[in-house]
Amino acid sequence: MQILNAIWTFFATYILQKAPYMVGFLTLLGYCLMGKKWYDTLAGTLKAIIGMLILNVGSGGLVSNFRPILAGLKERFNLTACVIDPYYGQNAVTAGVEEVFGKGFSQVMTLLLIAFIVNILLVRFNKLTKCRTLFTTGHVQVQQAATAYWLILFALPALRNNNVALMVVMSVILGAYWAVGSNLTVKPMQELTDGAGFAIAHQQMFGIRLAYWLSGKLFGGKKGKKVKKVGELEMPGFFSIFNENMVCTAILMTVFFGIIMIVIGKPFFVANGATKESENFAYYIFNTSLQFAVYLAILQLGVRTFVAELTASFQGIADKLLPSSVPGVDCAVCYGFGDSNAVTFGFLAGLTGQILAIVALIVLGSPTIIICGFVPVFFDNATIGLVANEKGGLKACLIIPFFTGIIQVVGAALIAGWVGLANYGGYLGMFDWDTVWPLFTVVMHYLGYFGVGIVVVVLLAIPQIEYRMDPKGYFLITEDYEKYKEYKAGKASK
Ligand code: ASC
Repeated sequence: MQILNAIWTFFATYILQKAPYMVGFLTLLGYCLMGKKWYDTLAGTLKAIIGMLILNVGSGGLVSNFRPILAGLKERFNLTACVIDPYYGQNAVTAGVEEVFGKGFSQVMTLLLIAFIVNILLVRFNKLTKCRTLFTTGHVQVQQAATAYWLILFALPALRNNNVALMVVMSVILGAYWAVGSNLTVKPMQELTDGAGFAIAHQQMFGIRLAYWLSGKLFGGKKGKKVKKVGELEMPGFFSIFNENMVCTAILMTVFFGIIMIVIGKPFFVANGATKESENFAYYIFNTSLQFAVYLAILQLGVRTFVAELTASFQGIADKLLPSSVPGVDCAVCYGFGDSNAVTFGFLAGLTGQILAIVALIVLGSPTIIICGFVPVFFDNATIGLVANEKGGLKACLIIPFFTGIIQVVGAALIAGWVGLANYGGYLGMFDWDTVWPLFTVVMHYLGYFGVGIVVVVLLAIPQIEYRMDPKGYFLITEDYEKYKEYKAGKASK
């Protein structure tokens, strides 16, 4: 028993919660199930792990470079405010959950494990449930489990003294959210990547589907006319250099972050050890802004290294264990596809929306002031922009993330203020957690167990509805994308 426990703890700590090793584990398992030669299996597994580690260098570099700058706005303007950022959000839960609810944080890990099993079961029985995606991004699961723990304890006080009921309610809702949310991204991702065979398992899955739908509805080409995507813009003379992703990112970031850094002022960066008094500030701004292009390039290299291995090996898992399924991965994975400039445009449009919304909160005297964190403003809006551009072109890529930026700030201010997380300085703040989860919380708070029932039924109904809209194509899109395209083309010509 003790040995089993030790193995389980090791698995939970070093594989389940560590995305690169989770992806490596799935690749290993997939290739083994396919009966691949041992050396191909070894090579594929290593490439999957290393690719994810490279991707982490890219996304970690972006976060560590740019997060302090946005947080600097808070100090510069002396605001007591809630930072929207998954790591701040997790810290806020850890800091407050004992004090507010008399509960320890350790239950969060148990919750995560049971919710993951719920996700697996929903996919295993997907002929019935229609769920096709397995959530593999462990660090995100920890952050979400922590925030869901707080929201549900807040919404349902009766659960605070009933551990079994608490675990059941939470793991069913969270596991269903993971399965259903990532399942919603299957179609947008297969179309964006031309059938690369993955879905997104992150924090803006409903946002991705919403952007996909809205960009098609509002900005999609009318009757045969194609929309102009970011990558197809033909710009005259000087502007044509913006077609080059690295150049475009470097110039835009220098302008935007240059302004923000000048507003914050050099003393802040000196005090934080980011630069020295003797170092030229203009050089510091320029060099920091260029890092953005550097880390984006690293991130895309990571994606190229591991995606092919993971999706090829996942075929083994799909054939033998989880039929018709695809892996759900980090949102940064899709940045290796589509128009890479759409990532930068989406991000900057979202940042503009967030900053306007924050100014509005301050001017209107909102009791909760939000500070933008880098992770939501970049990873949410870049992803949403990329998806929007694919269907709706440049206009969609700018307008939709602008509004999602506003929604992130307003949604976070309302929910973090209401449930009390703002008092502990942080909230998860990613798109789904500013929209769908606050809605769940309201429903459960006012309707109790009946509300829990409604949330679960609504979640589980979503894949059923999508299935009924296209019963023939629904599983074909994950099983054989080429055949799916033929089927779609045949349908369109009829
Ligand atoms: C998150 C989070 C991160 C980033 C990363 C993006 O939500 O916690 O570290 O987004 O996953 O690649």
